[in-house]
Amino acid sequence: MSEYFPEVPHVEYEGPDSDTELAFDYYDPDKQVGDKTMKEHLRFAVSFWHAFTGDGSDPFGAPTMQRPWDDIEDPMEKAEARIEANFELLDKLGVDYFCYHDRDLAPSGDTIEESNENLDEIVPLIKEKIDETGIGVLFGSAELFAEPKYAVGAASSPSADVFAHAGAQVKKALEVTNELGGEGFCLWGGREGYKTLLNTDMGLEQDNVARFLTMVADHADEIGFEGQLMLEPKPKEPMKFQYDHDAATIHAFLQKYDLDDRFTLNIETNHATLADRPFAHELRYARLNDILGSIDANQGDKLVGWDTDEFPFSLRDHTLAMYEILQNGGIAPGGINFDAKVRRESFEPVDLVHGHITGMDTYARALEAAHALKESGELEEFVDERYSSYDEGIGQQIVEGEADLADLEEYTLDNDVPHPESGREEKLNALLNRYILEA
Ligand code: XLS
Ligand code: NI
Ligand code: NI
Repeated sequence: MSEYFPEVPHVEYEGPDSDTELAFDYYDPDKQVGDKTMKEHLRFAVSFWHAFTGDGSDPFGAPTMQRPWDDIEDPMEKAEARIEANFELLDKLGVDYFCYHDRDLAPSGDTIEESNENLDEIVPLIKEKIDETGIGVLFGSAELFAEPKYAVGAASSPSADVFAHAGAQVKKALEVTNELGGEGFCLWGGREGYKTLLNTDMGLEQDNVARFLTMVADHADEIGFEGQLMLEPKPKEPMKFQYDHDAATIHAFLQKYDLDDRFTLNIETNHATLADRPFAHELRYARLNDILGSIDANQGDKLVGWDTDEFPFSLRDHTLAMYEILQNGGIAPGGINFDAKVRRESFEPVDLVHGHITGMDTYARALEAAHALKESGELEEFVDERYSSYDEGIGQQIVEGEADLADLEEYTLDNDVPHPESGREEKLNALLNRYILEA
């Protein structure tokens, strides 16, 4: 078997003082942080679509990536090479999971039968590799947005034929993911939304998306798929408005259609940015409502208006994110999937390795800072104190549902005008910095 990344060694933890170029500064898989090792906390995954099928093209430019499988002409042979390369890279990085779309694994055919045959041809190789390495599938997905037939949506398409085609495609993708022992299946509704309301029956489209998701959940039950089913919020791009706008919007949708017990969320950092919400906000909303499923880890750039999907490097944002994950009791059966790509200028295979090392080190450091912050109780104590007026007296009556407006009036007439207390935001920013720097 050929080696696809011969210049890449097994990447080991060597600490921040090491001179080794391809080594972890902070990610030490076996290091105990609280009750789990770093590896158990973080459950990293590589995104097949960015690492192996992405070619560096953008809306203005041609592909730039140099990849070891570039010269392979036959699409099925190329698909096999990418799969071999996936397992090699994950093994070298010490990553246990990968995520894919059906069309990343095997090329699309002219018909659904051909596409399914391509998948059937490649699945045994993937299974063999899974058995050999112990590397597994964090989640599978169906690509319901790239091909022209899905230009205006899949489950929300104005065409029933397109809806049906999407159903047939998801059926197979779910079955393949089940066969590969996937721990999840994610539906990112890439084009489920609209460009203009002038031509859109929004009520029917949303009802249809719910009908589609019900069919997916039913089929998952029928085939005995035990992984979690997830939706991935994203507010826009490529559509002007996407129905899966953000965590709270999806939550309302799931509740309306009685699907909230069946789906969790795969929260992506850059999608939170596009929705003008802090990443930690999306995580907190999801965890408070018991729908935090998994994470698509990356980072956006406010100065570039699209989903730039950079490898994460911001310690502040990720410490706040890890704080939410720790409060959630962890992220399993989800994980931290690097839905991230190297810049199109970083076209060498080794850049892929640098990208993942940077992301893994960022999350590892953020985990340690968040763990220390949580253990100290400093933030929690401050917040508890800030809301302590609800622990007794009229506050207690309010939270226990024992006060009505007349009680509030009576209380207010008997008491002085209330004085709010300082929120101490500046002091808390310094506190957070201290944990990031010293944890
Ligand atoms: C695109 C999405 C996509 C999903 C998987 O913006 O992030 O990559 O994660 O379909
Ligand atoms: Ni994503
Ligand atoms: Ni994205």
